[in-house]
Amino acid sequence: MNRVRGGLLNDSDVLNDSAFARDVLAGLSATPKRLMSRYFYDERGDELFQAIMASPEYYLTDCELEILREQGEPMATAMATDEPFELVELGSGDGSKIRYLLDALQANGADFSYRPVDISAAVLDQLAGRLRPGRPWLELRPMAVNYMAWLEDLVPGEQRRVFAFMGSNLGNFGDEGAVGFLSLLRRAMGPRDALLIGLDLKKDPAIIRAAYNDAAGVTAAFNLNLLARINHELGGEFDPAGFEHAPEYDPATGAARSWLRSLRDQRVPIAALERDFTFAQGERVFMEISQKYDDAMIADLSTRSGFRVAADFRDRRGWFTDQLWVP
Ligand code: AVI
Repeated sequence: MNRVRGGLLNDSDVLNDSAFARDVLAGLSATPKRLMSRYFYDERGDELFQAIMASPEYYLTDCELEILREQGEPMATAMATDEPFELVELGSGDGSKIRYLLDALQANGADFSYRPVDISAAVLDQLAGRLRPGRPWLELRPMAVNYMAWLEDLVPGEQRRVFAFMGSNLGNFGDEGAVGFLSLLRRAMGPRDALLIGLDLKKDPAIIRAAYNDAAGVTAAFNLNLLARINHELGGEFDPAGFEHAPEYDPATGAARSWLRSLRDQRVPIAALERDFTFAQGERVFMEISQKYDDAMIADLSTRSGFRVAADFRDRRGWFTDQLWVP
């Protein structure tokens, strides 16, 4: 990683070499200012996201776990054909959820291998450590790459593939980004391939608001950590105490948005960008969208990106869905 204060690179080198630097410069030069949530996940960000998933308010993980645990069998039946296939999980993380589906596929006699794709080799090691014991039958083919970049060059394979994109990760792309991502994936798929996609559904707004503003303040720390990352990696001088987490949820559109609000007028130098940025008291920086869906939105999204919804699995409360989409 480029450490500006460590003097490893001079400032303009950092700007040339780092997509992070370029994106921060573009985002903080825009109106309203914005930062990209994809940069939340440094080492500390990974820890904070784990803590969010374990928080009582963040229902998404529990809902999806319930679906996989209790409906693994019908899901496995819907996914499998007579043909051998590769299950390709994009952004797999440590594999804690998918294990139920793997076991159900095995119990159903499916002939499959599992390719978890994640940018973090360390996380894939954890995944292997978690999944291998007790599963001698599992053909595990982990791949440590940025799945977006990988997908751009992917073409339909000879072997059937079932992609999995769980956790409502799609909701972080925004509408245009979601269609772009799904269309990219669609182009890489052959006619017999399928996509298992997890989507968070619209529900009582109070439940959604609490999930993105937990009482212990972990989500606030998760957002503020990006300012600390800019300090460490780009020589920024943010005082995280000068900002507050200000999430909002619009039940009409289903958009849950996170913002950081400046608590005072302030000027923040960022050495690697050779710029100071000013923040007025009350000014908001857009951090993340977590889209919530309803059936009409899902029908629209799937059609616009070239898919048909073939199966739909929901948790008991109807808060979350894992769906099988086919070309
Ligand atoms: C990863 N992603 C689906 C999470 C979400 O719910 O949008 C990220 C997150 N942001 C705040 N809490 C969790």
